[in-house]
Amino acid sequence: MPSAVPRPTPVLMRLTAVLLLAAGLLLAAPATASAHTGLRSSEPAADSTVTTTPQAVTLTFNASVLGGEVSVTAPDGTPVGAGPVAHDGAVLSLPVTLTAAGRHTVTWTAVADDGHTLDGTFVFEHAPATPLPPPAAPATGTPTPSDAAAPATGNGSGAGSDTGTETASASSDSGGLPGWVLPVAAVALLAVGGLTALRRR
Ligand SMILES: [Cu+2]
Repeated sequence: MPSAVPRPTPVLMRLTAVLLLAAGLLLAAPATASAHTGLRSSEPAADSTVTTTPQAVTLTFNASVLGGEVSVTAPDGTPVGAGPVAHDGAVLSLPVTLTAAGRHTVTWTAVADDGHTLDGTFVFEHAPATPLPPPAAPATGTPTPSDAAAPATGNGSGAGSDTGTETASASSDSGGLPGWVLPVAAVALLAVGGLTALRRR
């Protein structure tokens, strides 16, 4: 009687072990979730009022990020970014040229180390102590000094890994019908026509 040993017991034990493991993972999940990367602070801070005109908007996360995008807009919606986003570890920084007082909006995305995409938006109030000079030569759109002074690879560490959020803009342009549709339709029409003609005879 080689097969007299009851089989269900090891199977049940394995099943129980798997269920216990699954339960353990479920219990561990909240702790993992709370450890996700998030925005820790910013400069200017969210909902703050700054009287000195910032030269950059800097986001600091609670863990290093793979990369990200930051955009800042003036009260009238005009983007005020003045160069590429600099990325160094847990910090993303966008140089800005503020030419207006009032509420500025910061919109950002970042890719955490675990691949999750984070995003957020906040505002800060720009209230310069001294009136801002009128924007010089707005029509020509000449690059500001910070454009030349802030190349993309300015920060030495990990400059090559800044392309974490390259947007895959591969738009599949499939406007027309597939090539086989017209011949098949023509054959079908001929067949229907032939059958109709045969029936009328
Ligand atoms: Cu995550």
